[in-house]
Amino acid sequence: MKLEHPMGSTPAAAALSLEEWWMPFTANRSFKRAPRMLSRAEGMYYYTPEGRQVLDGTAGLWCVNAGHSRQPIVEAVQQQVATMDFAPAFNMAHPLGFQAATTIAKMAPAGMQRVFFTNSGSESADTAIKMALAYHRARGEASRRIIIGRERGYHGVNIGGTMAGGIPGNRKHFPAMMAGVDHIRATHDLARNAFSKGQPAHGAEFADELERLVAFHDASNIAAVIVEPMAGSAGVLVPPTGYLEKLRATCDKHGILLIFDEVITGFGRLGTPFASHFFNITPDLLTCAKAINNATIPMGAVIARNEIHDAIVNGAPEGQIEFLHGYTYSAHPMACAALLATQKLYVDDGLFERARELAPYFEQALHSLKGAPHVIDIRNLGLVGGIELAPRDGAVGKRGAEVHIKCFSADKNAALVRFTGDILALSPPLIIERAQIDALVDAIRGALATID
Ligand code: PXG
Repeated sequence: MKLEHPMGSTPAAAALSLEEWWMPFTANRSFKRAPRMLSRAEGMYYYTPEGRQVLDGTAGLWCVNAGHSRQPIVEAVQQQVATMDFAPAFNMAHPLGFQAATTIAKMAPAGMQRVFFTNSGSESADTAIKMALAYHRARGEASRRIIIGRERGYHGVNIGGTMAGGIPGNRKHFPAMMAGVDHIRATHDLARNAFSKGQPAHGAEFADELERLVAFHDASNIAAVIVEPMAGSAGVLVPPTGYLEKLRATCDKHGILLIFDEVITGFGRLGTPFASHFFNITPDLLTCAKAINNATIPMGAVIARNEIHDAIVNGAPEGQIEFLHGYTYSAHPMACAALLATQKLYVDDGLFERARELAPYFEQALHSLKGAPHVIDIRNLGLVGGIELAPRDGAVGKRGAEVHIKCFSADKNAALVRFTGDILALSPPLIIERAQIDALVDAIRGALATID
C-alpha cells in the first residue's frame, strides 16, 4: 500500500487503514477500535505518535535488554546492510556467523559450545525438539520420541512448541498436530507460596511427576523434557527451591534430555548470562532468542551440549548433510552484526552485573505493592516481576487488561506493563535506574487505585 506520509514522520492512528494488518496475539477488533501505538524508542522509553513518553517496563516483549536504539547496535546494523545484506548459510558461510557462534559459545555453560542459529524463540524450540529426536536416533535409540512439557509452559507457536507448550488456549484449536507429548504439572502454588521473594520454598515435589510419566510411558520412549527454568509468559512462575535439581536428576537417571527454554531468561534477565548459571544446572539443549541481539533483527539459537552435536554430526557419513534442518535466515549477517554489537555492549556496560545488583531493589519496590487493591500475589526473580490480581467476578482477565491500558494511557508517568490474564508482568531493560523502578511501581499503584 502506498505510503501517504513522508518517510520519517509517524502518522497518528486516525490517518492509517487498520484493517489489513491481522495482528498477532491481539484482540484485533477491540484493539483497532482504540489502538495503542508506539513510534519511537530510546533508552528506557517509548514515544507515541503524539509524543507521549512511556516508560518501558517490559523491555519490549522481554527482549530489549540493553535499552532501545543503542548507538553501537544501530551503527553495526547500518554498516552491515551496506556491506553485505544477505549471504546463504547452506553449504556456504560468512565470517560473522562463526564469530557470533563463538561469542555465544564462550558465555554458554561448560560443555555446551555448539550453536545452531534460528530466527525466533519458536523456531529454537522446534529445532531443539528435532535435535533431541536426531540425537537418540543417532545413538540407536529411535524409540525415544515422546516430548514432555509442563502445564503453563510456553515454547512459541510452531508445531513442536505448540504441542509441548502447556497453555490450554494456545493448544485447543490445534489438537493432535504432534503425537507423543505429555505434560507435568505447573509449579504455581498460591496457597503455600504467595508473596515469596525469589524462589518459593515449597513445591520441589512437583518434579516427582516426571517419575510418574517415566513409569507410565517407559523411559525407552521418552526423548526430552522441555521447560522454562523460570516460566515467563504464563505469568512469572518461579521454580521452587530444589525443583530444577530434581528434574535434572530424573532426566539423568533415565537417559532423557533436558531442554531449558531460555528465550526470556537468557542474556542477563536474572543477572547471569543464562538461568542455567543462576540455578547452577546445565541442561542438554538450551534455546534462546530475543535479547541475543537486543531484538534488533529477528534471531534465535539452540545451544547444544558438545556430545549431542558430535553424536549427530559424527554419526553421519562424511560428505553428507548430517542434520536436515535450517532456515534461509539462519545466521543472517545483519542479525549476527547486531548480536556482536549487543554482546559487546552487555560486557562494556556490565549489564548482567547491573541486573544482579538491582535485583534486591527491584524486589523491594515490587513487594511494596502488597496490600494494594486486588493484589493476591507478588513474585520476582532477577529483573522479572509478576503481580497477580484477583479476577473480577465473571470477567477473568479484565483487571489485568485494564491496568495495562491505564498505565499506558496515563498523561503523566505512563508505563508499558504486560499482562497475562490477571497477572501483570514486568521485565524492564537492564539499564533501568532506581528512580525508574519507583516510577514503574507507582504507575501500577496508581492504576490499581482507579479500577474496580
Ligand atoms: N519460548 C519462550 C520461553 C518464550 O517466552 C518463545 C519461546 C517464542 O519466541 P518467539 O520469538 O517465537 O515469539 C517465547 C516468547 C509475553 C510474551 O508477553 C512472551 C513471548 C512472546 C510474546 C509475548 O509474555 N515469549
